[in-house]
Amino acid sequence: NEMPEIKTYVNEINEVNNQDTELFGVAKDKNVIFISLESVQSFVINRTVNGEEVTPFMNDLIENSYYFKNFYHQTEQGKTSDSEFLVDNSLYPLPRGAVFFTHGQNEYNALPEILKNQGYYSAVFHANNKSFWNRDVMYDNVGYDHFYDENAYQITQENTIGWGLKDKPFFEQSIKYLQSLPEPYYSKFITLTNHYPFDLGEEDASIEPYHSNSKTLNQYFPTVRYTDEALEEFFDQLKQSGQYEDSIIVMMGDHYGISDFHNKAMSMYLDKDEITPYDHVQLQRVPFFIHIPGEEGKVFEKIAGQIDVKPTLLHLLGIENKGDIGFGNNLFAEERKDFIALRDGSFITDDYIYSKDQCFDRDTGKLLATTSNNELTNNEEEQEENVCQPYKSIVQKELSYSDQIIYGDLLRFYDSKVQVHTEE
Ligand code: GP9
Ligand code: MN
Repeated sequence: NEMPEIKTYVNEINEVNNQDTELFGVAKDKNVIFISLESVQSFVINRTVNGEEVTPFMNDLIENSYYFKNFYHQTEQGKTSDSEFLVDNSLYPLPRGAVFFTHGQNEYNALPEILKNQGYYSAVFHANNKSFWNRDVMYDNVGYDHFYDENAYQITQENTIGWGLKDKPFFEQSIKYLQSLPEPYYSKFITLTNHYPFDLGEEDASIEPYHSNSKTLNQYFPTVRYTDEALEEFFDQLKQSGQYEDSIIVMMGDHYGISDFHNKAMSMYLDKDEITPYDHVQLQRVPFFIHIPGEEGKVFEKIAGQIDVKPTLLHLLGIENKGDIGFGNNLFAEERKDFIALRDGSFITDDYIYSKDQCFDRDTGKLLATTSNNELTNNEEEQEENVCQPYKSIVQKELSYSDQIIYGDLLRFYDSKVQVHTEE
């Protein structure tokens, strides 16, 4: 049984997560409105295209939110579903395939279930076929009370583009359902319009596309702007319907939207000579906002990832989760883990970025060492050769622990639920 070893490793993480901070319980009993932003990457935040702001609403929202500037997605082939898995479980998705499909019937200790024990109702809103990514099975398994899938929405030719219902009518039609939920609730909204290949009707495009050899990158900007506008409208609707004040709103990019295939156009947009493996890793940053009405905003520079969302939310909600098995940290804890592992084994530390056998300085992007190029390892920088090495093995260990839990369905043998406590 691998569990004792894994438990010992996880205990250290839990110790950090249960350190008190002044934010513990700051959102106690509030509704949680989680918005998954399809394919939104951080490189569009506070940036312009053809002289126009890409995401004016989100840029303003940074002012009165906790915003994590160096927050990475950690998804693989399971795309949106992988990001959902990370958020609800603080476990890594699998190196291949989608855990929602391959291990959708495992025993988990997911966010909706933990929150249910605290009196929360939970629901997902997503205007797609309910069995896409095996969501109907997985959602049921991890304790969601209701899934408002495409059948809950009026979908016409006019309000559809690309993958389905456009984000603006999606939010508009969701509000009445949200209002009907028992409170407090944990609700998850999954947007769709900003999905590859980023199709948008002219009537919905407020900004011009970019001009490069990549149609994909060109079209990305107007669709991101559309989603940004949909968010603004949703915030207004939440205020009008009275849901806003009693809620915290969490927004997160699910994964990259622009693949390496478009590196040439991307380097042109970012005004770089080329996209190096270092740049590639930095492009895996996605926006992460925690907006608590009435709280002052703050920008966090320290590295963070999707794996950290679950313990962070539980902390804000004032729920201690001492016995949990997960790999993320509460992002408000002082002394937390100093690396973020990407699913392909690349990683980011406070000082370094490692990808494809290359070790870079995180600040400057300077190549410090490579494991495959002997020339570099034999020169005077040899001393620095191993700076990424110690992390490499920890990252591998952590990913493998997570995989073992999933492949072996190990949470069957461990009842973490009995150790959940609240503030009082
Ligand atoms: C589909 C939506 C998008 O329901 O979640 O899927 P993706 O391809 O991004 O995983
Ligand atoms: Mn997605």
